Amino acid sequence: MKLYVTYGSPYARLARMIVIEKGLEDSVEIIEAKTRTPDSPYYQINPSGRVPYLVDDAGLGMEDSQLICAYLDDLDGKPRFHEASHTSDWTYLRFEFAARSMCDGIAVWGREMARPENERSPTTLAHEAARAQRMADFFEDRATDPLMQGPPGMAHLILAVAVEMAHKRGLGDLTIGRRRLASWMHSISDRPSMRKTVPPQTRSTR
Ligand SMILES: N[C@@H](CCC(=O)N[C@@H](CS)C(=O)NCC(=O)O)C(=O)O
Repeated sequence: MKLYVTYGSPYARLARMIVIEKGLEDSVEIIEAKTRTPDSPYYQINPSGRVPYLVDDAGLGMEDSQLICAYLDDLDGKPRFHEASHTSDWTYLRFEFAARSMCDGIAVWGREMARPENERSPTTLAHEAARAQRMADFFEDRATDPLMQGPPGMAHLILAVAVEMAHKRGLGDLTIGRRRLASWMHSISDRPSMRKTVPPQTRSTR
């Protein structure tokens, strides 16, 4: 299989993490795609031009981290990050979708910062920076919840990727002054899948 990524994309990072978590490194080739470039050859592979994009052994392509992570996790028939019990666990699902929302906002902030300075919208930047702080407060309040302390699902991976992206991209360390979130981040950041996929220190999430 081939997994198209950029190394700054939080969504591609999630797919790369599942590859590591599920021991799929030998069967999934990671390929860096050229995104946001007119006439990129990548558009012949994935017309949307987004990453991540997975081409399976039959040559079928699929996009979106949510789908790709679920697909990779289920390849051995024993999904660990998409447990069947989670599909009807509304507490878990609220947690996962709040983490996705936080991640989306920080990605928007990073994308805005990647523009030339005179093209950036201060309104968008301020809006996303404030959203990130509110979401960090939300998770600080829940960091000791048994769900957050339990075995990681996608919700945990997404939250960890979002918080680390904010830090790496220059939006700030959202764990400062949030002791419980800091301690939660400390433990999840030790996972090999987190350590092996640390994004480069740049503002771009392309
Ligand atoms: N909902 C998608 C979002 C993917 C996405 O926005 N990827 C960005 C990188 S962070 C991208 O490919 N941007 C290139 C473009 O928009 O052309 C997912 O979860 O995979």
